[in-house]
Amino acid sequence: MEENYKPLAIEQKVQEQWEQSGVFNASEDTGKEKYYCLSMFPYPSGKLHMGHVRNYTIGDVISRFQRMQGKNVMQPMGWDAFGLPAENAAMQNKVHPADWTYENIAYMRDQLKRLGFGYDWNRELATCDPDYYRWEQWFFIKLLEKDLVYKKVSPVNWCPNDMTVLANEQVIDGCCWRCDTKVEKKEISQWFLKITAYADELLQDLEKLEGWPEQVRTMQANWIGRSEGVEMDFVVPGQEQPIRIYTTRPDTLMGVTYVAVAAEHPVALTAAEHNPDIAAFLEECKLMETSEAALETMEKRGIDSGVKATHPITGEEVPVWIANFVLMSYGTGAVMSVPGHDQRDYEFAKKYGIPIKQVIFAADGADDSIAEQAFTDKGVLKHSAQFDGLTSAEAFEAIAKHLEKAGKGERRTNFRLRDWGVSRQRYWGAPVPVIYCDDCGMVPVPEQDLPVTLPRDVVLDGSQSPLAAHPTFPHAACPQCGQAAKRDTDTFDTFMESSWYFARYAGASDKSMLAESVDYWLPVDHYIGGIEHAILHLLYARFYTKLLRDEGLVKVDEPFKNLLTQGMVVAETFYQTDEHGHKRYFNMTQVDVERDDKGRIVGAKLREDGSPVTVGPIEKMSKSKNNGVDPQMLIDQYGADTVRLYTMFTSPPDQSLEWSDSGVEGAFRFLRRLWRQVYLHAESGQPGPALAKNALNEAQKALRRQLHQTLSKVTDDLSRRHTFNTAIAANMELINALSKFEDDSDNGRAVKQEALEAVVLMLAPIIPHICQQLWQELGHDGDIATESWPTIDQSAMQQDSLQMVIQVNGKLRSRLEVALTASKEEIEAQALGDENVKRYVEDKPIKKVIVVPKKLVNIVV
Ligand code: OV8
Ligand code: ZN
Repeated sequence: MEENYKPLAIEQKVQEQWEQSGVFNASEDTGKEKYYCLSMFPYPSGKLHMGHVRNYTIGDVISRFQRMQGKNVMQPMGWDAFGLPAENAAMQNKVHPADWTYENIAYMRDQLKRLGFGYDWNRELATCDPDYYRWEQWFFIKLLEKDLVYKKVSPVNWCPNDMTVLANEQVIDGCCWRCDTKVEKKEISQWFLKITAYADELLQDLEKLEGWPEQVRTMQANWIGRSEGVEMDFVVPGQEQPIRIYTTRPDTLMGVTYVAVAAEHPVALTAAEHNPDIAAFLEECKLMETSEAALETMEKRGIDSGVKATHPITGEEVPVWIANFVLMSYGTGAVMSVPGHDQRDYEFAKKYGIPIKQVIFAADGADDSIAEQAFTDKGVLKHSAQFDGLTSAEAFEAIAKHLEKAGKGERRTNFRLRDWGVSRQRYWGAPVPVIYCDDCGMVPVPEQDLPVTLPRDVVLDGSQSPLAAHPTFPHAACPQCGQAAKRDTDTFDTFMESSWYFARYAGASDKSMLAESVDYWLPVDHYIGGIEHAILHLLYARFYTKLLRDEGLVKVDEPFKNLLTQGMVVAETFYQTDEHGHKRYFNMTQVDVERDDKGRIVGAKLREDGSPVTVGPIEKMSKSKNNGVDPQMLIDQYGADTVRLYTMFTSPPDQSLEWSDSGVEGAFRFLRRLWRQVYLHAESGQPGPALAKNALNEAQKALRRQLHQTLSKVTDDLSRRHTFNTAIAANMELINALSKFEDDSDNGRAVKQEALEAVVLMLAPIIPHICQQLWQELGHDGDIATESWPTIDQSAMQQDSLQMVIQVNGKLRSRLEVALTASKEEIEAQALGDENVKRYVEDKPIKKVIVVPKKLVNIVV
């Protein structure tokens, strides 16, 4: 055996063995329990970052552990290959998005192989491959036939200078990222998937997802946002159409002092016709950002429309205001305003001098004053005519009934969830497979004409929809009548591809969207990915699974049985501020830091010129903060096992991982120590005869006890808790104990052999290369990846004797090793036979012997 640990050579050799043997290629095997382990597939952005390394190591550890547990494991990998970054790179570097993407895939695939992840590469897919997206187009047409897809005019971000639609990420502070022109809203016709038709089921089924973090389930439930309320009409005298509003607090109806409508509401549009101030206000609203975050933070503004609306119960007239925070695309585009009991309405009413009325009072004497702010709790009604004295809950019912009886409103369940807009006016995506004919209208592309492939020869200058500008792509014959017609030139949101890739890995086929094998593998047993996907991706994938089920393509209701959301990889930031107040960030390799004795950074200097550098907050590793660590450099320097060990050891997977160079060093040193222990053992000769369990001395028993306790803990850590860090720590302690265990007897060597084998097996999922090599050095051939997980020896864990204290006349005189099975009489006899005890007892008569089981023996003389 080599004396020194040489990771690079070992890793290369072991990876070649895996490549040749194909151990990670999975097939359906009904004789074994299947285990489908999946990590979220990457965007092929260029090279792996630490977030990827962490994600994919977690997935690989779980996969390898489950394989050793005897499961039929499938762990695939692929590429979420469409999207804007490829187009941006194309514009910046004059390379075609396809070439850029496939070059990145090749590089990143090599990196994944270099990290030793046990993927079934036969199942690899790239979503930009026509063989993949053709089925997405095919399925889209199925949904179209079922009315689960529709077109609707809705607003997009529009740059009037570049004449192009901008993605939300391309709008920076309300301006175009390329030319800094103020971005406008433009109404264009777009495709939507009816996710709202599944809102109830998506909410209900969250309860089934016991293997998901509670936090993610709550986030999804809030996003779906089911609410019960009442929809009712405020009649506008002289106008045919009443103003329809929805409220979840009908109990506050008697406190309404105004109605607020969106800028696009018919009442607002009519009012603007004769009032230039209102018209100007509506124009301003058009320029506004409508994202939820923007709505939260923007200044709430409004204008009185001059119109009055009739309160549906009191018959009183209340003013109708036009407000910038009410959106036409949300609900009915109008809300009843109760400033006494809603904080936003309160602030608006204060600002514009609208009356504020309190109708709900605290039932329990709590502070319900509305002098400073709205009282938003539920309570008891006052100043509410016939509803006085009812609780909020009773009033909900009474007011709903009253409105229903009068034909002015009805109870309604509402969802916050909106339908999913899937069209993008971009190039690098899957084309929407429909054709528009002047005579036949919208016609889906027939199945035999799929896929509608993305043309390669496009001009990407960022100033138009590239497919619309293509010389031939938009022109097609109508599939129904054959006359010249126009193709849809939009492409799909990339979340469309990531909503079903997990199914395609399990059932790829040339002939259908999903082969039968998909039923063997689904659901995914463990899904691992970043918390940033807690809502959209995970909700879309759940939705898509239900769509696939209803089309008869899969049998499951839910795609992911267990979910692990990993934390961010974070690191310190360093910067200098220039005379304009601009921060220039430096990478940790560019600065020298000074630390106090607790390892905290107290100062930093630029290595180049010694100038002082500000130590910023700890933040997610990112290009913009220049605080990333390139995993490739670490792999080259220390090898894959060190990088894997470090990322698994530093924090539990669901928490953020704070970068430390010294931690990486520490991980490497541990691997050397592990190597050295096996080396010393192997070099000192053959292990000799098998372990004679009945003839072990105390030290040997103690080591075995620690070994099997460790094994029990590590098994639990890896299978249930996913706390890889504590599993590693327990093995480190065991290695320490081993290094102190000097015993060259046959049994001593046998115990050591058993312990080293167990450590190597336990760590194999985490650091597979070194463990494969050490497994061989310990005398085994074959692949450790397919070895069985070691069995816990329950009897070794138990202590079969324990120490008891012996007192003579209440004074400690000796200690005794007593068998756990010993009876009271046996313990007494053993105590009286003890040499130390004999010396104190001499020949004095024994009055009494008190035995406190498992603790002490007191001899009274
Ligand atoms: C750092 N293609 C999508 C994606 O997120 C996934 C798809 C299923 C929608 C890294 C960054 C600093 C994870 C990420 C994901 C996976 C693939 C963490 C990213 C955040 N992060 N943490 N630390 N180095 N692709 O290429 O961006 O959430 O699980 O791996 O990431 S991705
Ligand atoms: Zn036609």
